[in-house]
Amino acid sequence: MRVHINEATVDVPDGTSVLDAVHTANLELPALCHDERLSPRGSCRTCLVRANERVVAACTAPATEGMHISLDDPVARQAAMGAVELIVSELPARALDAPAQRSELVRACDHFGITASSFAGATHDRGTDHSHPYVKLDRDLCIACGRCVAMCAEVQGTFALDLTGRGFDTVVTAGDGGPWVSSPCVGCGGCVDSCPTGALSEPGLLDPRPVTTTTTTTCGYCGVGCTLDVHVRDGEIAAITPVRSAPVNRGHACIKGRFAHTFVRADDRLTAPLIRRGGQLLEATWDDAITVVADRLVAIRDRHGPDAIAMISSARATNEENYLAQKFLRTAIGTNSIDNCSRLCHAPSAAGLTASLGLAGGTNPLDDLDRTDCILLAGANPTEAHPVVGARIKQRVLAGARLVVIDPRRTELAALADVHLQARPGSNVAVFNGIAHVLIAEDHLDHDFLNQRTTGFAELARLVEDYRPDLASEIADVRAADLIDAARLFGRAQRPVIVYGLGITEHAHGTDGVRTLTNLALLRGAVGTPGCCGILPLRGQNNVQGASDMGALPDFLPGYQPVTDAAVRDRFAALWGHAVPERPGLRIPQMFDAAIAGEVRAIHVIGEDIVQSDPNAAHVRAALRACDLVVCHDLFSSRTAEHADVVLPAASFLEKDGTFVNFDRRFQRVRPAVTPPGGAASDFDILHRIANAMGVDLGCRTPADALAECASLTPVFAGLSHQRLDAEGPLHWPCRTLDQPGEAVLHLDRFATPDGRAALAARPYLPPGEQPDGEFPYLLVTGRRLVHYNTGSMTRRTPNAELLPAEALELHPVDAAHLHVVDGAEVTVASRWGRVTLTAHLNPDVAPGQVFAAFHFPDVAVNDLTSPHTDTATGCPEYKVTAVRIRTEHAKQHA
Ligand SMILES: Nc1nc2c(c(=O)[nH]1)N[C@H]1C(S)=C(S)[C@@H](COP(=O)(O)OP(=O)(O)OC[C@H]3O[C@@H](n4cnc5c(=O)[nH]c(N)nc54)[C@H](O)[C@@H]3O)O[C@H]1N2
Ligand SMILES: Nc1nc2c(c(=O)[nH]1)N[C@H]1C(S)=C(S)[C@@H](COP(=O)(O)OP(=O)(O)OC[C@H]3O[C@@H](n4cnc5c(=O)[nH]c(N)nc54)[C@H](O)[C@@H]3O)O[C@H]1N2
Ligand code: SF4
Ligand code: SF4
Ligand code: FES
Ligand SMILES: [Mo]
Repeated sequence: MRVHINEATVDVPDGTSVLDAVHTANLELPALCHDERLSPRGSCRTCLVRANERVVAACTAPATEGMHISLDDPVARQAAMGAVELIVSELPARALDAPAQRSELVRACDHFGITASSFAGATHDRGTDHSHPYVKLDRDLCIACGRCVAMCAEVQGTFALDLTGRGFDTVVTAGDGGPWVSSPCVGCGGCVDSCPTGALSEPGLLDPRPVTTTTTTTCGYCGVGCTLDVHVRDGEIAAITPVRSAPVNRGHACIKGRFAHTFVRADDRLTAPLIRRGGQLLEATWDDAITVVADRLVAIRDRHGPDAIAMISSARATNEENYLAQKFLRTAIGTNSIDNCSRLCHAPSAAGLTASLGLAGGTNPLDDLDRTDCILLAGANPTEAHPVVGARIKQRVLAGARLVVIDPRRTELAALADVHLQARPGSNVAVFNGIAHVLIAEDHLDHDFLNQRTTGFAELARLVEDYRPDLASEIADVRAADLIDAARLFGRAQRPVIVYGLGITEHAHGTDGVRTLTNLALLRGAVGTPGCCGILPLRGQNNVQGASDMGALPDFLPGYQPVTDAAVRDRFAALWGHAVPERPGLRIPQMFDAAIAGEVRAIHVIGEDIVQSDPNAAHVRAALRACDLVVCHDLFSSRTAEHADVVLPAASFLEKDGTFVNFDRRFQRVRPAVTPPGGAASDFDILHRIANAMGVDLGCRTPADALAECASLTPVFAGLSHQRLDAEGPLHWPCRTLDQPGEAVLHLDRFATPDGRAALAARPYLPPGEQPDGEFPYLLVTGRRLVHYNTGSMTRRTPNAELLPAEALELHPVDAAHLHVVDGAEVTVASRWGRVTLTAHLNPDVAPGQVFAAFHFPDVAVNDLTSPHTDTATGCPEYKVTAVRIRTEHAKQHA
């Protein structure tokens, strides 16, 4: 519809508010209680305008066809100005100190010509709360607009905030009114971002000097891929805020992307290369370091052959860096032995989804969550590991969608679920087959879809006949009635969506887990059909999807083109001017075995701390010791660096140019906001320098060139380029031509399998690799915590460490009583593979007989405990099931 605003005329969609129409016309209007991320409140009256004959609050009044809106109407303007004057009459004049850039209140005063003299008002002296490292409250600047409270409720879903007090004294409080840091606040920053006055602020913005540059980029922590604005002042990051127009995060973020950036300037950041001399890592020049790496790689290749060299590329690094890494290994070295940490998390997703549906990616965009009526969340803890997705799931459930959670722990979302199947670790296949049994027995099937678009139904039906609810429930240790309820909720839903994570994949039968979970969507016809919601694997690292997409895999060139396909190899060889090796290379666990066997002599690791993050760390250390050459690129000296011959200082995501692919297959731009410290360089430049020293020109001068080259060789990325991403914003792959938008939903016409049909999988339940016994009676589950990220190398070097300074072993109070362990006691945890000491934390949310720990702290080497068992199909470690025994210090003394 068409509306007229002052002299302008704009077209806006039906349902637009007057305020949105004003914004469409690029005009400013004070709106102190309004935030486009929230439902309109209409309480402050600072947005009054004349619309046709009436004075209305622009934020709540709907625009209508042909409406004439006047921002200059004297009556409306006088009333709005009066509202602002009333607000400021209760504020101290320092409210005007904030830069206009930051404060809507300052801009509102500018708009109406209100000056400090209007701030005559009463003083409260209610003080500040600076207890939280990131969220800083100055109570006397609070105008009780309620935006922070609404952000916390309507966007984040934590409900930590409230307005308390009456009238003049009304002010925001967190939790039960104690210090902010002790409240349930999860530090997403939504309240700070919305606050119009600076009552809520953050450390980098308490400084009143304005920021000088703002760079829009993509978060380098988790695979959600939030778009962030990095605000820089004097070459240093002042603050990072979420971008409101971003398609993925829509103006939301989490404590890591939003606040955890000070690692960039940590005192112990690597700024110069290190070379091991006389057993010690000593600072060296770049020239020396590059020469050592190049000469020794060449020597090893010439003496032992190219397959004696293996590379682990980084899911933290950009697509362009991963593209260059695999090109380097396949051409300059001549081997396919390159892998990335997808091996450690979602390799079973790639294998399972490819076998079932024909493509390795999640099938639908995040936005489909907003339409679902039932979410099946299995083995994922998104409110901690993918917080922006977790918040969206929560909002959807609050809006009425049903939620089934399958997880051995009572996670935040499990506590909110209609049904929580607290299944025993490693029992997924039994649970999914049990649900399939009920779907078939009660005919919650999409017969047309099954007939026309799938194969394997008869075989599946035969297999799951045995998985009666009582059998499945016995294997998984859940109630049969709950399993039936879960199946019915999923079976009766119109638009069910499956969201899953590592609780499905990191198992001895992880690929079977993915396939039997995918069966459930297929039985319901809920994948590859418009309006349905598909399957969303919550890919972990910021660019784990991209690292695999770019061919940092031992069996695939970019775009999952098999190295075993001669036609594919020829196409790459023609452009690269170098033959591509034919034999698939080694996977990460095989690299370590081969090193110990003397077959691999050099391991080159980019951005992964394998000693801390790979399972059975003793084995990894032995493998590194067996090598003639270990090279690593990192921001910091890691546990892996302790075993390296050369350590090269790398630039972080905040310092480099390129792209990442997020969990729902979107290519998104990464742009440098600050320069790397000292001599630190991007992995892109480091790889070029090593290749040059070997006399090899890798081409691809710039990251943009690298993506262009990759696109020219890879049909599913053919339409992608930096230029296009800069102009159009994030684009999904497949994106086959320059004029196509990219496919957000996969498999709409046919599945990408050879016969075009999805393959149902009849897979039996098989027990996990690790079983508890008399000696190791407990099951250790490992996973993640909100404020720290993987090896913690970055988050531990930020104030996040104040919020969680150490790791703990969570155990059920019943077990604690049995073991005579009190909360806070030191316990020794031993597995068949190693032992560590941890502080016990009693928590009824873990199941009796199970314990939980994360792996974020190097001094608590949880991966000394985990086993060498891996997924039989993909080699993904069985991180989620380790049999352990627990001893208290007291018991040890008596042993
Ligand atoms: N804050 C934070 N966010 C992160 C990361 C981080 O370190 N910290 N890491 C990123 C990375 S790399 C990844 S891969 C993702 C991982 O994200 P998630 O997959 O969500 O993370 P996890 O905590 O490892 O495991 C998820 C859940 O699986 C459950 N589980 C364990 N065993 C089983 C089982 O047998 N069956 C079922 N059904 N569930 C089981 C666990 O109890 C846990 O709640 O997170 C990413 N985001
Ligand atoms: N017990 C247990 N262990 C696990 C898991 C589990 O659930 N349980 N999960 C596994 C999973 S899913 C994953 S993904 C792995 C993650 O394990 P890792 O990949 O080892 O962990 P990260 O901390 O993400 O990053 C590795 C290193 O990269 C560096 N880095 C960051 N950005 C860059 C960059 O741009 N360039 C370079 N060169 N370096 C950079 C960081 O400083 C860090 O030292 O852990 C696995 N380990
Ligand atoms: S703290 Fe800010 S956002 Fe919250 S009620 Fe006060 S003025 Fe509004
Ligand atoms: S949800 Fe993930 S991508 Fe978004 S800010 Fe947090 S860590 Fe970054
Ligand atoms: S912004 Fe419209 S009433 Fe507050
Ligand atoms: Mo991961």
